[in-house]
Parts: sequence; C-alpha cells; structure tokens
Amino acid sequence: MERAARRAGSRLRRDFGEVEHLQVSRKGPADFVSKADRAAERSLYDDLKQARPDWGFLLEESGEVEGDPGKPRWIIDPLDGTSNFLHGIPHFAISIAVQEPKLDGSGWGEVTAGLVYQPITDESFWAEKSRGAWLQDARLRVSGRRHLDEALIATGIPFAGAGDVGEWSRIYQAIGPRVAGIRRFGSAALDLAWVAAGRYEAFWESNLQPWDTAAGCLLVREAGGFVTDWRGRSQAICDSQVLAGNDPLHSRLHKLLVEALKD
Ligand code: 2AM
Ligand code: CA
Repeated sequence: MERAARRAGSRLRRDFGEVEHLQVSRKGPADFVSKADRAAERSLYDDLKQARPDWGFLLEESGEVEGDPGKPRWIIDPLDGTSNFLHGIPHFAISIAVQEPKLDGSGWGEVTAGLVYQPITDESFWAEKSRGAWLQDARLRVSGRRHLDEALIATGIPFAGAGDVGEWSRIYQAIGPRVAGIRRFGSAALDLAWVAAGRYEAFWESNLQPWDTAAGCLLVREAGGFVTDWRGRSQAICDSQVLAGNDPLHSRLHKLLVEALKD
C-alpha cells in the first residue's frame, strides 16, 4: 500500500506544481485536476492489482471492480481534498483501505488495513487491525485532552450539491461555542488521520463516502479512539455520518449532537 501510495503521490505532487500555472483559464484547471485524479487512481490500481491479482476494488473514480469470490477488496480515494488541489492549497491525500468479505459471503465486512498518505508533507499514516496506528514508524495515540474548552474539532461543511446545512448548523451551534476551535480543511481522510495522530480531539461530518473514511476510521480506532454515526452505532466500515474522537470527547460531543438534532 505504501509503495503504491508513494508512486501515485509523486505524480500528484508533480501535477500539483502545474496547477498554479493553469489558474488563468476557467475550465483548464478543473480538466487538468480530474486527469491528475484519474492518473493517480490508475497508478494505484496497476500497482495493487500486480501485488494482489485476485483482489477486487472500490474506486472513487471508476467504481467497483470485482475480484475473486472470498478475496478482500481495496477501497481507494486517489485524491481526497480535490477542491484544495484545484485551488493550489497543499492539503490533500491518497486513501487506501483493505476490506474483508463477510465469512458467510453476504457482502463486505471489516476493514483490516488502511493508509492515508499526504504527498506534500510526505506523511504516511497507516493502521492494521489489532496492530495499532502509525505515522511512519511512530505509534499513534489519540489526544489525551479531556475537556471541551481545550478541544480542537475538525468538521466538513455542506458545499454546493451536497449536505444538509440545517443539520450542520444545529450541530455547530451546540458544539462551536464550547470548544477551543473548529477547523474545516477539506479532506475527510486527513481529518481522521489527524484525530488518530492527536492533532484534533475530534471530527464530525455527514454525507461522506466509504473511500473518504475507510482508512481514516481504522486509524482512529487503532489509535484508541471511537468512531460512530449520529445514533452512536459503530459500523464496520464507517461512511456517511462520522463522529470520531477520543473516548471522553466522543461521548460529550455525541450527547451534544443528539440534543441538537432532537425534534
Ligand atoms: P474529495 O476531495 O475526494 O471529493 C470534505 O467535506 C470531503 O467531502 C472530502 O473528503 C471531499 O472528498 C468530499 N467532497 C466531495 N465533493 C466536494 C466538494 N465539491 N467540495 C468539498 N469537498 C467535497
Ligand atoms: Ca474523497
């Protein structure tokens, strides 16, 4: 995973350097970025396919590619934080996860490995089920801060075409004034990796997709944190609604969120 991410990452780094020069034409950069996105996905696909020829894929850009029955699949977001990339903001990542099939053959189950790679900082956050979460070769642990007024919280805000502004605002009203700060950096995969690394105390966002969250959720859990949806359920593969944080703050924030969304 790491080798594949580094190769695709150096492509993205190169293309990111070009984006700035393209800002003059309106359509230019968007086309260029979607090509860069697809080229990164292709590079990841080729490398991982070669490493595990019989595994399937769930790819953000190309959808599902079936593997052999009973084999795991890769869940891949080749460029999380596309809007940042397009605007020349150096905050984006590659996300790769491994998901196992359910034993009874009825679909997909646990995520057992995940990696979030930030090409600009060359940081590789990775986790393996029951073996912990790591940044390079340093073990990760969620933040030890326990109090809301010292907590830095990441979120994703609804944007054109997606999300429920009313819902987000109600949660924000309940949480924002009580915490040390709210951040919206635009890459859910990195937000989760940073919760695992103890940089943020917590993160919430809804309307996410499996490729945004599969690796990041495992990272948080393996770093000793909690990830649930709004109802407090802990999904094998978390998508759509995500509330992640260390134990005390996850439970405080969950109570505030439930209260805020009541009636
Ligand atoms: P993406 O960059 O791979 O599209 C942030 O809110 C999350 O939403 C990111 O993980 C981002 O993943 C996803 N997203 C999808 N469309 C977006 C948009 N138009 N603007 C911001 N984020 C978007
Ligand atoms: Ca994404």
